[in-house]
Amino acid sequence: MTGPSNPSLQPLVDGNSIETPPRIPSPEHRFGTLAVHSGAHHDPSTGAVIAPISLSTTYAQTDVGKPVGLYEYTRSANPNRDNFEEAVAALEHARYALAFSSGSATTATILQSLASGSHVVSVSDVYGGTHRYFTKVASAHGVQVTFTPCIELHVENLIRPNETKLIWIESPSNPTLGLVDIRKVATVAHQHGIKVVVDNTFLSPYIQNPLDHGADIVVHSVTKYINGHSDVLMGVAAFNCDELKERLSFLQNAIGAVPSPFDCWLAHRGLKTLHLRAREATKNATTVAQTLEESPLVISVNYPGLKSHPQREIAIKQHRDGMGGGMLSFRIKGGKEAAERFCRSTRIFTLAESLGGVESLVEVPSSMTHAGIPKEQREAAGVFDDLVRMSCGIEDTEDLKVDVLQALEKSAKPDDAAAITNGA
Ligand code: P1T
Repeated sequence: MTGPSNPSLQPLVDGNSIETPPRIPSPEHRFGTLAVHSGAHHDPSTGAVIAPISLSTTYAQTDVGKPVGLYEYTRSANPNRDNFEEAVAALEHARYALAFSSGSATTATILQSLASGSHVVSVSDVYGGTHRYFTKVASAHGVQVTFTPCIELHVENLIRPNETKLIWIESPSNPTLGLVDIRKVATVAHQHGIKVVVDNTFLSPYIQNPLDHGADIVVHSVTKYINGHSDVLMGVAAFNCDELKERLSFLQNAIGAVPSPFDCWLAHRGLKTLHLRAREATKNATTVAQTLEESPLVISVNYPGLKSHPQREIAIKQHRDGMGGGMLSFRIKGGKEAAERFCRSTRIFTLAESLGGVESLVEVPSSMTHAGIPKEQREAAGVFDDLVRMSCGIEDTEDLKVDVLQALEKSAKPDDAAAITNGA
């Protein structure tokens, strides 16, 4: 080929730089197109289709206070972070997105934006680290959090006039996969001038867009589905309001919990295949959930894609095509010991914390991700010692099903475990 066929690659030479005409995407494009092209600008000086990683921490200035381009210092802004933020904003139907060094740093920065004396209402079943921040760190800054297991029913009564500033929702929740009707809660919250945050980590923007259901801020642990390859720790918040943009970008810079350019570049690369991974993970989780539900060794299965899920109607209303996502949890017969035996017995599912990667993972929340929550509170939220959580990756469905069936069989045989611990 002698020249570029894509008009976006036609070089329009202007001095030493190359300008490219406006490219796709625009908001009328669908998810896959937006995922591949949003924030994916061709390099203006070389035409490189994939943006270079801008590792420089500082940017030259032509005169005092006159930077050459848009950038001054990497904590304040960086080209790779800008590209990633632009892509997430497009996928979450938001005007703005801000990236942070972890999902937890995102939570912390949002909570830091509240004045001392503020009050937050949160769903009870949240990620253990979020619970830890709410109960052990926010309180030290004069921010009180009240937890409720049925936020749609109780939110009105829990709102404290002039004090409640934020409602915190995780839907689906970690690890019991409880769902919240975001519109219902947002309608009550907005009548009182309160903002609603939804942690959308478990579904990813491919399956759910909380801003479309009335939320004011959507947050993600990018570490999970958005990056999708278990090799980046990062977080992001997306929203539409100018006032939030001003406040949160001030705190992003002032607190400085920002991701590295390399991590932004990797997470942006991961995001380009999110739709493909989310579909495969959902397909696998659906089969695994059905397999578990049919087993006499299982007490109950939590998966929003199953008809038996108590809030299936919410999944149909809020999730793309009623998809259940890649996460599920189940209670196994035989208590904590059986749960641990199951996790030790899987061959494809790796026993590890985290979720949302291409590889399948399994864990026991009561002893791992949610161990820091006092037992009574944990159990009130449905996190019993016999609960096993599974993150279905994108391996072949049949292999995952066979793995689950053989691990279930082993979990029912206590003698095998005794033999292993005795070194047999
Ligand atoms: O790990 P980090 O990127 O800081 O994200 C924190 C976080 C926030 N929200 C939800 C719903 C999460 O699941 C997490 C992290 N969760 C795990 C590490 C886990 O295994 O559940």
